[in-house]
This record gives sequence, C-alpha cells and structure tokens, in this order.
Amino acid sequence: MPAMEEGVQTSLQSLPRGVRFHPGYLDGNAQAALLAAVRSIFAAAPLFTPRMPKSGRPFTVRMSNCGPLGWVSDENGYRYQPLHPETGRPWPPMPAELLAIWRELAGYPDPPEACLINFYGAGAKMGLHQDRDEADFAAPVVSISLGDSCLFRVGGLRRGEPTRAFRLNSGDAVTLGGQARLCFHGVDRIYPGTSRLLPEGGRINLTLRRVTRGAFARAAQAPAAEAMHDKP
Ligand SMILES: O=C(O)CCC(=O)C(=O)O
Ligand SMILES: [Mn+2]
Repeated sequence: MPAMEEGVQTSLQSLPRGVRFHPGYLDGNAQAALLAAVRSIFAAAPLFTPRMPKSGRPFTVRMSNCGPLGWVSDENGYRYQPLHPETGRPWPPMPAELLAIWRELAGYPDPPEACLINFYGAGAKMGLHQDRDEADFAAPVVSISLGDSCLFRVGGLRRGEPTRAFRLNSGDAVTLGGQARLCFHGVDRIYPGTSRLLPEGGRINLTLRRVTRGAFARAAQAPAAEAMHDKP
C-alpha cells in the first residue's frame, strides 16, 4: 500500500506516462557545483519578479534565466526573449553543468535554448499550468531542484483531470516528455528548513527547455517535405 503523508501519495508507480522522476540525481558535490554556477548567473542576471498577463499581479516566485532565450511574464503576456527585462542585457550562457544534464536526461539531439531559474522563498508556490510557450514539444522539459523540498503536483493534459503530488528534494530531477510534455503541473508549497544547501533558505528550480524547432523536430515533423527533396 502506498505510504501517505498529508494526503501525499509517495508511491511513484502511478505517475503519468512520460513523467520521469530521478530522486537524488545530483549528489552533494554536484549540487554545490550547480549552485555556484547559479550564483554567478544571479550576479549577472538578477532575480526579477514576474507579473501575470493583463492583471499585472506579481508571482510569488522570483526568476532569472540563462541560455540564448529566457522566459518572462508581464502585462504583455508570457514569452521568451533574449534580454533580461530589467537590465536589458543578454542572459548569461548556459553553464557546462546544465548542458551535461540535458545530454544525459533529455534524450534529444538539439541543445536546450533556455533555462528558467525559479527562486521560491518560504511562502512561494506555483499554480497548475502547462509549459506551452515553446514551438518544439518534441523535446522534454528537464527540471532540477536545489535547496528546500517542495510538494510538486502533476495532472493530465486537461485542467480538472485528477492530479497526484510528490515531494521533490534537493538534487532530484524530473523530466516531462512524450505524452506528459504538456501535462499540468505546479508547486503547492515549500517545506522550509529541509535543506542546508542554501544558507538563506528557499528552493531553486531550474527547467531546461528547447524553445524553437531544432533540426530534429523539423525532420521528424516534415517527412513528406523531406521525401520531396529526395526526388530527382
Ligand atoms: O519549480 C518547479 O518544480 C516547477 C517549475 C515550473 O513548472 C516552471 O517554471 O514552469
Ligand atoms: Mn512549468
């Protein structure tokens, strides 16, 4: 029988197809190395507070990005852009640690173009949503957690379908790919004081994303066009 904690299903047998959970993916040293890279990113591209489209209501998480593109949100909507919304400078390059994680977990030949970095203070959360601002859904979203644990929730392809929640700890990785690429997901809450990785407390989540359709997606989705080119 699955263990239950605050109504949280901790058996992972019933995760939706396409959701891959890698508990303890990064060991302590790898977490510290990735955190050092994240600190340099924050120094060059400071955390900003995104706002909801239309209403302008602030998110409870703060964000930064690295890579050629970064995800931002404000009154004008959700989008990817090459420049930090406050400094106007390009996002810092993606560190080698993140590229290595993508190569190992994504199973996708083209490199990631954006890494959204969320910082959750003790009271922050993220409502159920889909990651659908990308033009390439053939690539998975690869997520890494650092710092305090959280309660992560995943559901189906439609809002209102049943969801299940499980705890993500520092060093855990999750990929949403295949049938789960567009599944609803969110973060219900943080468990303050559950990790000593960040002396200031809180949780950092990094999500690696392919944004534009790379060569692989184009080839996979246009077999007819490819075949036509092959004709003499
Ligand atoms: O913090 C997490 O684990 C998930 C973050 C997320 O879903 C997002 O940034 O789109
Ligand atoms: Mn998401």
